Amino acid sequence: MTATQTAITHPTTHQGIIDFVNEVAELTQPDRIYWCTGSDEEWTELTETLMSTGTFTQLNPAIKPNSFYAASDPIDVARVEDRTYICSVDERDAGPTNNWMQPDKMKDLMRGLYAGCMRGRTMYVIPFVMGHLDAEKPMFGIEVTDSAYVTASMRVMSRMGSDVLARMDELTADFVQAVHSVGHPLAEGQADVKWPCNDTKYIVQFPEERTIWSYGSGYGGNALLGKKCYALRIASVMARDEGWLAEHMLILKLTSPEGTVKYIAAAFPSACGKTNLAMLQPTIPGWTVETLGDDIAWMRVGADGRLWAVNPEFGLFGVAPGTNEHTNPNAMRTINKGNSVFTNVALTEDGDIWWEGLENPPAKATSWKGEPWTPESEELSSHANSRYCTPIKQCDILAAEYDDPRGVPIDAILFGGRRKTTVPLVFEARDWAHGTFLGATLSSETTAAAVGQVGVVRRDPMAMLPFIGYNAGDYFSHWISIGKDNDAAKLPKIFYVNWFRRDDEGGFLWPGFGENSRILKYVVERMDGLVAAVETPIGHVPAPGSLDTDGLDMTEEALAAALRVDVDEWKAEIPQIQEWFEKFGDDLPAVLWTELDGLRARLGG
Ligand code: SAT
Ligand code: MN
Repeated sequence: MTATQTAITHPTTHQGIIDFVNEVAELTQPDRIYWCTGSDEEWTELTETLMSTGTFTQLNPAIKPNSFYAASDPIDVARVEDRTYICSVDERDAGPTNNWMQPDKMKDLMRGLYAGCMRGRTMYVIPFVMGHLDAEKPMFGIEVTDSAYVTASMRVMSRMGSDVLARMDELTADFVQAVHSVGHPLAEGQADVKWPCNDTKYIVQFPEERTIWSYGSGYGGNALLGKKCYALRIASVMARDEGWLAEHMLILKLTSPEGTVKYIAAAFPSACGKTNLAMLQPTIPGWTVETLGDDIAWMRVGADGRLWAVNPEFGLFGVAPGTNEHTNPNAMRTINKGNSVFTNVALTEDGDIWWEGLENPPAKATSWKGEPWTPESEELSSHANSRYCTPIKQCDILAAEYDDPRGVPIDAILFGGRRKTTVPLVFEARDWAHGTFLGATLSSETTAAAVGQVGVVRRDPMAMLPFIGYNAGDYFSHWISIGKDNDAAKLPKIFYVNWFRRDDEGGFLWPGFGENSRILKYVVERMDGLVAAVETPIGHVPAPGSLDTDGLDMTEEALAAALRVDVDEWKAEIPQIQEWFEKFGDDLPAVLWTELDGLRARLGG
């Protein structure tokens, strides 16, 4: 296919887009180029194509209308952090938490992989916008991909299609160039496989050029390039340059029985319950939670000095196992409306899906590996990182403000991780710099959301370890400067939570899920000066009686254990934090060393 041939069929006058699409087509040699419109007919065609290749199985429309099941290749189930690169011009700008390669060297290497890689396939061109199309400065992207699965998923997860392309034309807009290939070309007459992918995988960001090149994986954050690659890695670089924040945070709206509204953002690592908290159904009477986002928040200080947040996404990409009527009834209602894609869960005989933790296990099912499964089977029916992908607009408790391009003013930021010991249920930072310290030292046991060992404690600063698109020391400085350059009194208060602390028998000390509303209530009452806290070496912990435990089936001792600050456990953290900070050398802002010194001194040296 020549550039001239393809150019005639481009439904755009934006020369930058035409050049980009032509360049990728010449390199990758697809059989066809298809420009996505985002129409319903297009969705039908895509899902039919995916059914014809065996990638999708349609679910029973009486149970899950317009919904599809997919099982990936078992080698392609999660983000591949060791194959993910930040290819900044200067190596220092990627350090020390990212993989790096000199950009030209990476491009040479990847051009080799991309050469002819779309042969036998359709190249889909997806014009998309992260955030609102009518935002002051819409954040455009074009993803070209040879995966119909990715195209269908991008339709759920982002605002995309003809409207977006028309607006890009009108504005001759800048856009993020995002190239994706599964790396599985088809020779003449060669049949496709259910889940094309490649053993070789690269997920690469070129931050200066605002460009993303992804190869070899069809899965989630590796392939839906608007999500982690753009809205976090590339956007964090834009945010550094322009003075805002791109964060791995949910956004929720909390209303008290008296009608007081607060907006809360919370950063937890992947698969630590962001989606459940974002859609929480409070157990305490009169309180309501509405959802604004479950994964990503873009936050800017407004003219009023407050930190305003928008969710740049359009769908939910939630961890399936463990989701049920108890842990997340709102997610269940959302996905039961249909229009969803389920990946790597089990398929039941009546054409529904099932996963571990869901009510009513089926007598028989097909596991995510395509094998017969019964409740007696030793293997799990679903991969631990299996996902549902569903439109956020279907969420009954979506806050009306979701549609406001200005977003919402954040009152509190929560940081949290998964820690069996040491970290109390909730405590409050002394100020913004201390809050930044808490975020910078956030630690969590690893989960199945990324390939690698599960359950190992690692530092995951602001839950952004895999997503900071530039030097992490600079990222901490950027956080500190947001506090310095603005009126601290108007910025959100920072809290730290840990739902996952265990007792001596290994049981969870705190019931979590809907009961977490008690912690949200404490946070807002604390901000309004309605409840007391006690000062401890690590920050302010709820004073006895200040957490609402009415109707909670929990002993005083268990609550005290959940809230306890154990000086010895914290003393043991100090050398770990010290070691973590040393990784950043001179790039670590001095304020964070001062914070560590302060903590050490308060713990008694
Ligand atoms: O696969 S994703 O990166 O989109 C999900 C996650 O790990 O948070
Ligand atoms: Mn995430």
